[in-house]
Amino acid sequence: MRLFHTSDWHLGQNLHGQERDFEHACFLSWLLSQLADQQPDVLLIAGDIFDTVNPPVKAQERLYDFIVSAHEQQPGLTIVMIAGNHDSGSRIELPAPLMRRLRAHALGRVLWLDDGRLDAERLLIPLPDASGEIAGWCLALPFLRPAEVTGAHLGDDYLRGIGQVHEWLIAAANARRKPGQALIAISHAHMAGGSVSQDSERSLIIGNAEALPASLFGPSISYVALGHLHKPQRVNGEERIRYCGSPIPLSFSEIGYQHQILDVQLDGETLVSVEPRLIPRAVNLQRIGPAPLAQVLEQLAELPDIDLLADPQRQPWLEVRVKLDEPQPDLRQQIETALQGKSVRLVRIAAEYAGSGRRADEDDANGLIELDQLTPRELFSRAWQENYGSEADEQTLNDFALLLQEVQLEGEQP
Ligand SMILES: [Mn+2]
Repeated sequence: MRLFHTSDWHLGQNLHGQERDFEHACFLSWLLSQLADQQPDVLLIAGDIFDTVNPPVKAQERLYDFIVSAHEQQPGLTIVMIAGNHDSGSRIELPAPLMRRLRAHALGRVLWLDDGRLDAERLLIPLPDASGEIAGWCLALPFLRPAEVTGAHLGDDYLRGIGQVHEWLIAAANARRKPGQALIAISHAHMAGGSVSQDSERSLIIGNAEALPASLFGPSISYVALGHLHKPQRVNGEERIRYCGSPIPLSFSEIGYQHQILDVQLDGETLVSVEPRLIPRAVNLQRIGPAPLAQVLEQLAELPDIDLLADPQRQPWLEVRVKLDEPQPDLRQQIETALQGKSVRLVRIAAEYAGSGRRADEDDANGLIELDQLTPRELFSRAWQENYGSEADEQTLNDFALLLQEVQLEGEQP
């Protein structure tokens, strides 16, 4: 059996206000051609399919158009997708009855039976190979919110609740499988020891207590297809427990590595190989600086001029980082003037005050830190400090994180 492992598509994402639809369209057409060429049996999408719980219509069209096209060109392909922390679990499941006819399975929630046991059946998806025989089972573990795995019969420890769901599902899969059938887990989770990307992976829950141990996935699981971390990596050096990363760079901190999907081959239960397939980058993300303004302006002047014959959608996204000694009220104007006629699209200017002995919070008083440079948590900490003259304690920050999560989920309620 052969699988393609993908995750963190983040359809509908904005880069500081700029749409990424063109890049997503390029990725999906590349993926369709890879599927046509390589004919894997299964395509896995390990969560964060959409960037927000209420994705734009265009992003939803992209997904469903892709699923139909993939099915038309390869009717034997099985697609399994789970919700990530950016997705609405119920929205992902909404078209499930339609998609099942296309051999696409969408899992966004866990359900409980009347006697309080996990409804494991719906999370176990048979994976037929090219001959139509069941070659393996997919254990679908959508991202779970605290309310889904805590409560009367589960207790109030969130991580333990998640651990329980994993254990029950693995036990159910072991009972169900026949010898020679592989177990493939797909999960959207932060595993202990993973390396995170700055500013693009929204923290899963609260504080540091959110990482799951890799030991959850015992040796009966042939391969674990993970989503959430945007950089491709093995967990604890294990070949079979992997993040494939996002298909496009979702922030300027993600430009230093090759985005990829993973091509996974199994022989019965045995993992044979995991090979990256590199995704061509449709649009470059380019960073200039951090450097003093004069130097930055020189570098901007050296950028290539617009080629009127080239596709403007392929112009790089540009982030400019300027080191300043004092506020520069016409900073944006100077940079925009230098960029006239240049083949780049400016998305962000970051001002940094170096070596002046000034503290960062004085900068906001000058209005020079833009709101989107701060995480909600940082903004809250600063506001607290300003109002009360002391740092917010851990409990307050955790309460804030819970409130924030509620607000972020609000769009999900019918
Ligand atoms: Mn993500």
